[in-house]
Amino acid sequence: MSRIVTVAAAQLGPIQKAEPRSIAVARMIRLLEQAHRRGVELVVFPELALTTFFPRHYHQDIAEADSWFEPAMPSNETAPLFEAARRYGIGFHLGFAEIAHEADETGVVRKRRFNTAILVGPRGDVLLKYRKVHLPGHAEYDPKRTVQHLEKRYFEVGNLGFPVIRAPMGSLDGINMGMMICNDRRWPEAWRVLGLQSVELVALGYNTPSHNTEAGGFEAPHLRVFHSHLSIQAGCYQNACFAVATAKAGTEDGCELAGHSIIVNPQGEIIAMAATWDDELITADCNLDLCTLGRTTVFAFDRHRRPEAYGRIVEQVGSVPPETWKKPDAR
Ligand code: ING
Repeated sequence: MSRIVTVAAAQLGPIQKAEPRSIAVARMIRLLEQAHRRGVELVVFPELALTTFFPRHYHQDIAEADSWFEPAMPSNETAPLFEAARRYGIGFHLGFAEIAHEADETGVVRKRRFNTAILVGPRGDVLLKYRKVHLPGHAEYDPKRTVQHLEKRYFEVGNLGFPVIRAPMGSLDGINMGMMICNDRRWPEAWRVLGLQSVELVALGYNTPSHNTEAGGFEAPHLRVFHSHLSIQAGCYQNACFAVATAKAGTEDGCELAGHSIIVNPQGEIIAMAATWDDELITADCNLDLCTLGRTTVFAFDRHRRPEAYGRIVEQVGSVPPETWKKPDAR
């Protein structure tokens, strides 16, 4: 009997800076209702799905940015979303800005801020939490940029690794599910850590500016969607897993985010894609048995990987200059 789960990417259009969370939650509940009508069992919402992409706004006092964060999950504003999902028996992924009061690596308990995502089961249990590891952008105001991207200012690097959990979803007793957030998808290491835990389905949300806001040089705008799809398709193929990748898209206070959310299979094929850059639900039936072929042949990690040759991947952070070739001495 094939192990099939019906999933959806619930893409969100823009959320303006002035829009309250209640509007975003109402829009997400409308997408959940659509998902219920289509027999969807797992819905993936975007990164930072409750507010505008606030890291584009500079706050000199970081505490001023706390209004963009969730001190509790669920909270009064998000409880209706949890209730609707439980009513429909639908699991969901939600990205949000998390405030936590917990010990850091020195043992000091303090207020900590993360770019976080949770996986919630069909009965409302939080099955898994992930905190974004790869934070793009910068920590201080950058006058050269056309738009700021201050994730390194507002968030700490995630401290939960890249976990995978096997949990019931839809009609299945267990699916191996993992998460990553936005920029993480560009780093093969993130995919491989999930792959080494036998992940079958990766849920990821993203907020990706539709054009390059760094003053680093020309990047053709069409490459934003191309690079997003390339990263996700490669990650799925090379780790024999499905991914549901959901954008927050459209123009927020004059700044455009790219859409084109996708669902990808373990062959790296796009099996569903959004056509708008607004609220849009795309769905697919994922036959998890399709993970087996890659995992037992081309990417049978136990047979083919050679960790003894990969030392640089964990020993180095940046790249180093190579050795320069010298003509061998004439004998
Ligand atoms: N956004 C972007 C992303 O990784 C980015 C930032 C875009 C980095 C393009 C590099 C190139 O999709 C977030 N939120 O990570």
